[in-house]
Amino acid sequence: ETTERSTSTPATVDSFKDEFLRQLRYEQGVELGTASRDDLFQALARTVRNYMVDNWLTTVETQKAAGSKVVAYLSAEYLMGPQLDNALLSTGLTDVADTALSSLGLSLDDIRATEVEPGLGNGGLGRLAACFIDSLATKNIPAIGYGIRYEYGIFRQTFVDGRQVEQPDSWLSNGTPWEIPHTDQAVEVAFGGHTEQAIDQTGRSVTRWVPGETVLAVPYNYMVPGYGTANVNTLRLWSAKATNAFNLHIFNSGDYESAVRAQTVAENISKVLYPEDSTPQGKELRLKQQYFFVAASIKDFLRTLPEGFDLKKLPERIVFQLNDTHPVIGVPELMRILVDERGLAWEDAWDITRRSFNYTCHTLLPEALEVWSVDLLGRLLPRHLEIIYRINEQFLAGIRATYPGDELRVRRMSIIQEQPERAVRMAFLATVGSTKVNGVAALHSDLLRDKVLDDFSAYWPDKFTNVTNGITPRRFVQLSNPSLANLIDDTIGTGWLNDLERLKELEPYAEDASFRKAFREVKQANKDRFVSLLAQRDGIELSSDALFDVMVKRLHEYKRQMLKLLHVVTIYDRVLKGEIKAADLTPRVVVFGAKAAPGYKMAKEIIFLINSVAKVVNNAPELEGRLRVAFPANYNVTLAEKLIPAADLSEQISLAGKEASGTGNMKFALNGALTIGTLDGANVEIHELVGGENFFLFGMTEPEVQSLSDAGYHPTSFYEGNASLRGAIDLISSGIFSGGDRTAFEFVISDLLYKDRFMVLADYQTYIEAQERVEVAYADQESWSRKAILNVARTGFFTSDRSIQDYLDRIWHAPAFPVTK
Ligand code: 26Y
Repeated sequence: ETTERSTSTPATVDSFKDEFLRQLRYEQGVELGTASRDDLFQALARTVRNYMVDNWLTTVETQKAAGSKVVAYLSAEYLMGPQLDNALLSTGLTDVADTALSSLGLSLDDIRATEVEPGLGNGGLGRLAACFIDSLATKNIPAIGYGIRYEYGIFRQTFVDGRQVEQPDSWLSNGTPWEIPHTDQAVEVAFGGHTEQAIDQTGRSVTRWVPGETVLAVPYNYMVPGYGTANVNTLRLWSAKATNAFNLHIFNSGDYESAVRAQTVAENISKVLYPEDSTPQGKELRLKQQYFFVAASIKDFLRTLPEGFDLKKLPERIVFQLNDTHPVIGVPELMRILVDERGLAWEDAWDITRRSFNYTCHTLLPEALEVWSVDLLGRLLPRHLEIIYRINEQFLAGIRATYPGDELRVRRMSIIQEQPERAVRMAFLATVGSTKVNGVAALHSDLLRDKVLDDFSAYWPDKFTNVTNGITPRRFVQLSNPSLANLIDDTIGTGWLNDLERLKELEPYAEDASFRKAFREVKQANKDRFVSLLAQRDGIELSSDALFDVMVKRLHEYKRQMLKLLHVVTIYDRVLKGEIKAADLTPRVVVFGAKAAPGYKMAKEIIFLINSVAKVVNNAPELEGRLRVAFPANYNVTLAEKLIPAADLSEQISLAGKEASGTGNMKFALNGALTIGTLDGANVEIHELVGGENFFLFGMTEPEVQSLSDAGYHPTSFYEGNASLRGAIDLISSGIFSGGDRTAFEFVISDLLYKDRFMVLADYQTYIEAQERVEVAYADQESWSRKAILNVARTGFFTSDRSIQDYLDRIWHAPAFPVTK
């Protein structure tokens, strides 16, 4: 039925086979008989890629000719995941490829397993960007994704004696078949130097930036095929290359070695993705990365405009979406181009700029808000700092006019912070420089408006809006869960994959016993598939005959992996104490997947603790194998696609008011897992949509968190007042998980007892109770299946197609432009 969805170049099995063999022979230079798995993969990928090229070129050409408004998504991260399956799906070539390869004695399954995913993102924000460009293409929106082609993506996580050890992710070591470089289209990006005043031809005084150095930004294009459409958009990632100036220098200076070193410095800009995802460290190289890709992208777009284009019409031709503050240096950059290079008046330039940018915020944690020291910014981008000052001056003049005498407010709202050092508040710059500011879930947008950016929303009430995140059902249902997709096809027909609200039609089948049985069989098959993958990938042996309880996401204190772990330890403690019998436990497999930022000590200690608990629990005879903890290393998109469809229970247990949205929560629900969660981020909307009977809700609400914090939170009193909690914490401190060493986890435990910034102990009791409700509910498999089916049927809202429609309606106002092939 995949072929029936095809809209791309039709292909026969024979022509596909010919192209594949041609690729193998003339591009890989090998015989079929001696080809390695990588040879086969490269040849297959390029074969499929070539079937997308015609539609891609048509898309680019017709959009350009029509002068349609373009959405330019600016993101420092794209967490794409493997590309082969998605390319096969959108070209409708899955069955053709399968048949062609089989006829050559090859297996599509084997070949696809060799693909190395491009991990050019940390987590939610990067994966969201990948889902968004998929939906933009699917919805026929002229759009381009701009970002950085990191030579090393997110590190590969390994465990050595239970501790995280990072390995470089050299995803490009075999080359990637998906990219097309264009050295000829490189643009120069400048850094450093100084500014000077000059007089232009009309006698006006103008400022000029005299940079100290330049690097080349080389574009690498990736096709972004839509689903069910001929539209193929572009993802353009920039790679840094030393300019000729460096090479000239090599000849002239005579100092060959230092010249080569300078070249390395330039090319370091796109070398590696920063693995921190919430504590910005103010590193010079990161600021360089940000300016590098944003300056290149703006230049790239401007050069597509026709000669003599009236720049006042720029907002009719482009809308830049800032994925968090990482690309916000684009605001002063566009101002610099318009004022310094194109000679526009400041006021006109500011009007154009503000109308061209919009800003999406992805956090609520104050420590995650980027600031750049004035000192660093002034050294790296002296002209941009001047422009930021002027933007701020003008902005604050407006504030003073509206709130005369309110200097406290002026200080609060200033784009420049004075303490602890003079620095630019990038979220404020983004807010001032944008038409719309959005949060990523309803609760998050409310808190953004009423707390983090309250002064700004009071001043500009119409600037603030919400766009609840979404996920692409192509990757996270069809590709990752083909058995479920088939069952849905068989039940409500096809067409739901780009019209996901149609899943509602499944609702009546929750009452159909034979459908429930088929649904359970799908889940069971997915568990079996995951169990064999884990045996082969990690040597972890699990039984698939258990409740699969899954918590996968970056390791962060606010996400509260510790709460999940306390639940595990509580079960063990109660069994050890004879309070419950192992035989009465619902067999449970608890799966963790999480990377910690390499410099995040607490997160790394928690990983060590989880692994230590796992080792003991998994071998505890008292538990009779009814509780297992699996922590496969290196959780990434590839693993997510296998794990999420196997889950029964989705752990979304952050402290209310801390998780901006979450997107894993949506993937689990759409794959028929029930959520145990707090009223945080998009959980609020999931809970509302699926209904309270189909969701295990627990924990404080955001206002309750606020009052507890205002009243003064004392975690010790929760420890002292709760025997079960005390039992779990004391068991960890007893040394049982550390070969008798009672100090091994002190760093974690003393923080919990005396600080516990994210109130793990306060939510412990209601969490344990919710888990008890899970046990009871799971015991009734018919009723559980009913709930799981309703989760699928009622969460079509979370398709990223709907998110993109919301962005279009509320922010972008860019019409669709279907391309006919
Ligand atoms: C500045 C640097 C340290 C930095 C790098 C990456 C800061 C933040 C990030 C990434 C943040 C991120 O992934 N945020 C997540 O965005 C998701 C998509 O909106 C949300 O669902 C999720 O709640 C939020 O934590």
